[in-house]
Amino acid sequence: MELKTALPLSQFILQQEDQHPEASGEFTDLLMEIALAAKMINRLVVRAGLVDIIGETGEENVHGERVQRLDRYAHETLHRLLGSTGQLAVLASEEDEGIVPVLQGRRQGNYVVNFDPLDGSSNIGANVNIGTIFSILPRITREGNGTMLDCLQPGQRQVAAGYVMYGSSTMLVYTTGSGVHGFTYEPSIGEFLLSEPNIRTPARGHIYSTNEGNYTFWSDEVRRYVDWLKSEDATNRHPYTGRYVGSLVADFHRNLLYGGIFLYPASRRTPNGKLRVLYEAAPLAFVAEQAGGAASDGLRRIMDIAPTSLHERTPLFLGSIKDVRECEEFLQGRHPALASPRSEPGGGG
Ligand code: AHM
Ligand code: MG
Repeated sequence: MELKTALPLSQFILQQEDQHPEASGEFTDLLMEIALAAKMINRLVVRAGLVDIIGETGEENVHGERVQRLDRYAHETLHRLLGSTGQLAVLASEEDEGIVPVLQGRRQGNYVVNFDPLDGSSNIGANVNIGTIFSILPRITREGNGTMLDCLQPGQRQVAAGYVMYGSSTMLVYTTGSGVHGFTYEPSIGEFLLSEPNIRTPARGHIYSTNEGNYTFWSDEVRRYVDWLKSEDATNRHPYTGRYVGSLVADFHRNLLYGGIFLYPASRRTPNGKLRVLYEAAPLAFVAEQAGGAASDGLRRIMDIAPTSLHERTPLFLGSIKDVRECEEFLQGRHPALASPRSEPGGGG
């Protein structure tokens, strides 16, 4: 089969810089290092059944240490590659409780990266999609080592964000605020090639993605919304289709292309939701908005949340704009359907 001739990531980034000279090209290095880290992580992910990546990989890193788990490997790879660009003041990762300083002896830069090195890692053992999520911010502090303050910024301050999805093909999707672009990894030449330029997400979808096993712990408002999606109603093309991988990146990516809503609400068990603001919700919110979608915690735009701690969690409603707005109306008790008797799933609306 003939492969499409597509632009490599490095050339695309240079073209973007020419088209948007006002945008700083400084974080180009960061994007290229993220792409390199993605290739290294991908190399192990595709061997999941052959090497013991859930425990020790049996490999040694450049310091001669035995690599432990894939998520630790992903963390260390990103830290090492990004930390050596000279563009970063500090990092924060799902894998480390505190901020992650850049490598000792390296130049301090003007940017900050918050990242989830391996999202959905409980799916590794079953050969299901997993991902890496990243968020790039300008530093706030002026000099010296970056601090917690640099990491704790609202999503609206992001200059770039995106994710890598390791799957049937591996993709890198990112935005710098001028649309969303998707690249597919071509292993034979070791390059990410532009396969989905300028992704736009449908204004409405017909997919809902959530861990419905938590139904009993949800608020009545969330239950009513999901019941409504599942009820029969030809006007709104209900019932919606349920799709849930359990890897945020995979659920988000599918809905970005096909349309729909991803929900991880607060519940009695997780009063603040499960997903983290800085390296899960905010970067995907930036991508969603740039593709014409929306992201909300039910009351506020995710991009407006100013977190006060690194691993702060948030309820998350993410996807097609009409779906997210409708969901907010349910959560805020102002959707017209709330005035009519409760519709039962499959009960004819
Ligand atoms: P992780 O960062 O520990 O992998 O947790 C985040 C993951 C997301 O990928 C996914 O959306 C969610 O947790 C799934 O949670 P659950 O198993 O409760 O449905
Ligand atoms: Mg995660």
